[in-house]
Amino acid sequence: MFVDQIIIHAKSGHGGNGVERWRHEKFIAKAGPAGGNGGNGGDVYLESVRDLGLLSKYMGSPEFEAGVGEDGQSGSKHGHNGKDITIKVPVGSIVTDVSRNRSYEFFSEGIKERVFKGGQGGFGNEHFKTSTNRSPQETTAGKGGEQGDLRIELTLVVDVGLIGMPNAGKSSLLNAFTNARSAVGAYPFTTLQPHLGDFYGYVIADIPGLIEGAASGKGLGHTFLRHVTRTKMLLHLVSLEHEDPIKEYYTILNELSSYHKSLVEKEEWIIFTKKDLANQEKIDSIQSFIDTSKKRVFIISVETPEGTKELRDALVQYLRES
Ligand SMILES: Nc1nc2c(ncn2[C@@H]2O[C@H](COP(=O)(O)OP(=O)(O)OP(=O)(O)O)[C@@H](O)[C@H]2O)c(=O)[nH]1
Ligand SMILES: [Mg+2]
Repeated sequence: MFVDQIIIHAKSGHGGNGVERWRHEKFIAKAGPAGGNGGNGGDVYLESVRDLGLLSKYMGSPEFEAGVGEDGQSGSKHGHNGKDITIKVPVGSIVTDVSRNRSYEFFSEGIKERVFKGGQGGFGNEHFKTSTNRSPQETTAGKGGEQGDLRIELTLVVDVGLIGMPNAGKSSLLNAFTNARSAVGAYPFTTLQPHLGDFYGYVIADIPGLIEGAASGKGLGHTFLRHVTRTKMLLHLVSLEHEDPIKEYYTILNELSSYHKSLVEKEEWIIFTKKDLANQEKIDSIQSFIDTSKKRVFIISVETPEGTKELRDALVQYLRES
């Protein structure tokens, strides 16, 4: 099950107490104060990582607790600080500290925020020694940490959108590259809603229903072009089954540009699909287009599965570098 919202409870560590201790010298029981300070309680951090399945792992045990500070010791020794904890959250999370109404955004990898500070350690009696008070008995207790509910909401940022005519092989590619199980069928409009898949921590979405006229509302039209505007890059799939694949490619490109100019300015790779169904003549017919295209072009088949490894490797590399 995909979990995109969860509340967890977290607590920073209590500070250790300061203590009253005394230096002992021959015949003098209390030669001077020697009680150390308590250690600070551990802090609670949140850190974003690329793992979309993370929240489902927190379902059973939504309690997180940092370590308590150690009490001070004799011989002027301070207690150790409590251990910090770092709770991992998926990239795309917005976390709200419910009772304090504070929010934190984690829209890229490796963002680390302290949400609860550990309690301060108390002072031992040595801390209170002054020129006029050589034998203080005073100590302070460690302070309590902070705690509260953290609501984690995952807003998906779609990294890669798969577009193309119905039947181009979008769902087949999504299923081959990710854990998604989007229905595949030998008829147009098999997919009626975008499906999302996790690709090495990046999100690939299968965007269905683009046809000639989509920008003016034909087919599933506007509904999904809206989703396209939010993707970082596009894989434009064109089936080699078509009589004239290049013409099919430009048909969709025209729809994108008439919907919104920004769509054709996005990084777009052209993926010719179903290579196993194409003869050499068909492949030759698109060669001059490939030679002159300034875009990255791949020819693949998910059946054989020729070319898919090259595409997968190039895509991971591109996403990680950009
Ligand atoms: N031979 C062959 N068939 C393929 C390949 N890729 C997809 N298909 C077939 O093409 C048909 C359409 O594939 P889908 O993945 O459903 O296409 P789609 O682009 O998602 O289609 P819609 O959801 O209708 O927009 C299915 O019958 C697939 O099995 C391929 O590389 N080789
Ligand atoms: Mg589909």
